[in-house]
Amino acid sequence: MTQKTCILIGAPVDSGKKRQGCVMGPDAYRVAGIAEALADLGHSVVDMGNLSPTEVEPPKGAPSHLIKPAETIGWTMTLCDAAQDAMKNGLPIFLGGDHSLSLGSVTGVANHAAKVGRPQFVLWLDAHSDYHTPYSTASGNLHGTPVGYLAGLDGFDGFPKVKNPVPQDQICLLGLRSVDGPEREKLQATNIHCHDMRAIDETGIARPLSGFLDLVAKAGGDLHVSLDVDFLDPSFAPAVGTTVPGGATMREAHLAMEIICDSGLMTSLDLVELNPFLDERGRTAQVMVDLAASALGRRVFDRPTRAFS
Ligand code: 6HN
Ligand code: MN
Ligand code: MN
Ligand code: MN
Repeated sequence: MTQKTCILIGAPVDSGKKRQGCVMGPDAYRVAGIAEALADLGHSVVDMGNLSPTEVEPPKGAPSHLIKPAETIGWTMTLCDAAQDAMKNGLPIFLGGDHSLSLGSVTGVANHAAKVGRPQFVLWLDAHSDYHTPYSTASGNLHGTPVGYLAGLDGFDGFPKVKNPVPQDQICLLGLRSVDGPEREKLQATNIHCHDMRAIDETGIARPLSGFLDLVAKAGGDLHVSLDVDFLDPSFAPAVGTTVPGGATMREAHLAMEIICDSGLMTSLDLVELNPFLDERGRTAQVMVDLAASALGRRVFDRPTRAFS
């Protein structure tokens, strides 16, 4: 693949849910060798270090059951700016941090896409749809809301206004197996592409993924990929607070990354929800680094294996 400038942005966001530990995520990726893995593939790598949230007052009138809304709003501001800036210089990789970091990363890359006149597409690899609003979430955990926010749903009082919401048919949720009632009701009334694990079981992961990538290519769009650890089955990736059995296998996840790489379309990436406190000797951090490497060109062979004739 063509060489890129990979910009590592440490986003130790831990405000998006009650259970703590994602704060250690960026350093776990560094210890697992993310910079070296990408450099070995011929990319140049810039590590921006870890960012901190903008300090803001608690929002007035927000639902009272929300966990740490001010901190998540502060992170959204910081990361939206950082994403928009980084897009001018290379391919940002957001080292999370929980999934609430995507309120900032995705709105930031979408602002950049709007500026340069390209449509923004989002591929969400996750067991969950993350399509809540601060009003519909029962848990109060804002890591369950980023798709709702980036798609422009109402109810995010006190959050930065989303300047460039991502249109529904430019969003694809892949790997679904845990969708709450209110999310399901809203999603069913949208054009968001939703592919659950049953679809992957029936057709393989290549079919729904390639269908979406074709749309991105035809539109000449930018593609943001948001990879939640719980997209994977917990038997391969235990270090996440919201495990759901029946997830993607190691090969399904790598194949998805290899297909994304071959498309040449990915312009930004989130690695989210890693909780190193729940890991087993760093294996989940390593899996996520290996998946990022697959998305950026790691292969057994440089050319397709030839069939015998
Ligand atoms: N994630 N739907 C559940 C909730 O609390 O709203 C789980 C959210 C999981 C969040 O996948 O990043
Ligand atoms: Mn998620
Ligand atoms: Mn999830
Ligand atoms: Mn589809």
